[in-house]
Amino acid sequence: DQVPFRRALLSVSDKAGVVELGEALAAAGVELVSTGSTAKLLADAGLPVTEVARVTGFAEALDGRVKTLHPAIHAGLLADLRLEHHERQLVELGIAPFELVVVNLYPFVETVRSGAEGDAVVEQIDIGGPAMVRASAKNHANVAIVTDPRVYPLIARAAGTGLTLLQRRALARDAFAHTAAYDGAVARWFAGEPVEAPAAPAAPAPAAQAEPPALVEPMPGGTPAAPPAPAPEPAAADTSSASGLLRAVGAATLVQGLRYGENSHQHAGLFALPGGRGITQAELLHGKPMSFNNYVDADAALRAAYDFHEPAVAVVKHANPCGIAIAAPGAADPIASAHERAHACDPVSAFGGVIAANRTVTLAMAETVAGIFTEVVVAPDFEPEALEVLSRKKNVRLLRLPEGYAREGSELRQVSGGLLVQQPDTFDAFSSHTWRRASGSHVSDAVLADLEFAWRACRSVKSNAILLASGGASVGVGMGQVNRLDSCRLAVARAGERAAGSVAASDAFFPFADGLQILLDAGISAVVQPGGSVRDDEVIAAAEAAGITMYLTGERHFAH
Ligand code: 93A
Repeated sequence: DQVPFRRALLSVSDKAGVVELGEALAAAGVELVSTGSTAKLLADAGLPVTEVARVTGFAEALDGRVKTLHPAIHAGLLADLRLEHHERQLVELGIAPFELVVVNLYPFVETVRSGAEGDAVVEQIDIGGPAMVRASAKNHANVAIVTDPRVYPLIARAAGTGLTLLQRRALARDAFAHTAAYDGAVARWFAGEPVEAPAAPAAPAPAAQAEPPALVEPMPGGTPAAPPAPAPEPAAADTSSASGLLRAVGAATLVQGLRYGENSHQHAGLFALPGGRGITQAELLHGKPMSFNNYVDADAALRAAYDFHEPAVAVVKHANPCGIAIAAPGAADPIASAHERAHACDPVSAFGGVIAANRTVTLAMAETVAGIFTEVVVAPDFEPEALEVLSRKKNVRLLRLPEGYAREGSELRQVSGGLLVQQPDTFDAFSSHTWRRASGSHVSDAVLADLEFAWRACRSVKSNAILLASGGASVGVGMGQVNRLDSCRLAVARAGERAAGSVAASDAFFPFADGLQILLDAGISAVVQPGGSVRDDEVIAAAEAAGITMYLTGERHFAH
């Protein structure tokens, strides 16, 4: 069901990466058709490109408002070539079909954010772009539609072959989600609302006046400050952009002083962003106050557990997962099952760990946890019996998440002299059907499901993540190393006998075949990794020689 690319339509507002993509397509003999400034860029790069105006026989009109809105383009996007009469009509009309369409839309949201108003904003409402995107997505049986530059590498690799139906379907889904979000922003602008999509929970009433940021004062005797008097809940800050996050940081308020920071000689405090709904807002149901390190670990555990839709548990030590699992299929008590399996991954490291669950903690889970020395359990809720059992343990802290728990739309890190801000790694558009099989044969659905689990789980593992998994549970995790080889050794050592037959995920490419060889020698049955190393050939050959299946995702998941 692969449709080879013969003719591609490229019309992009954000030009990043489009020349490289054009080069890969042209090298594979794909004909390039393109709009005004995209065509110029490609032509300037020495690529053969046909202007849309030549295809339509109609010069761009009305200041570019009418460029691609023409039957000579849209019939080429919408013809369903599985139907003989569509094919015949195209021939009669003298119109050639497109198999690939690459579009990104006028930067509407960015224009509003820049402070533009009135007609300047209206002019940035893309009409022709979404029409092409929607037409191509509807016709995904024949056309691959790309709206996200992060997909370019995948397309470049597939330039000579085209994509499968499953891949085209996944792209169509993303394309419709993209145009829907785009129109949502336009509608919000007309309504006089902020253009960014609102956070999932309904925004509470705005605060009277946000307090200025408080400084952390030394806390004599290390006593935590008294919790502030209940104030009206502040409006949720829009943190989807760097400026939004920085505004929220400016309005952050001190929640409590902490006994100390990472070490006992460091003063520290916890601050809340206005309207935050994360670990900072969690309610301490039992136990001593949370420490600085508890917060860091609990947040890392939440990130891992909440990356799954299925009931999932992550056990974290020193901000790294020592076990991640989803419930066993058909488990009577899914969250208890997920915990048991996450704990079993590395019971030695789990001692004194922090546990996050993405479902209510049940009595069965509580009974198991009560037998393990644990610093913190954080979850959306606890069954009353579970709370009773765990509250008998003096040293465990039990935290209930706020309703509508959500992470910020941007992430911040301090560096000397400034701040680093980035979008979180929530890239989630692709499951195994968009991966490329680089070696071996098709694997069973169960193995594929394990690979998907491992690939997802490894993104909350820090620094050279190698995660071995079996049956929806990690069985060996290598992390925190300055080379991938040691992470492979660590993952295999931790998995022990369980390495044989497990699947492996690597958060970034194998620079050499040596790391992979360690996994192969341990008997893994399949592996998923981004690919993209200059030595991919060697790495793939090693997998080939061992007779195992290797998938390349084209996207990495670093976390440091
Ligand atoms: O002005 S439009 O709404 N009318 C159109 O017919 C049209 N065709 C493509 N916007 C249109 N586009 C958009 O132009 C694309 O979505 C893309 O964002 C941009 C690319 O134009 P250029 O290649 O000239 O930069």
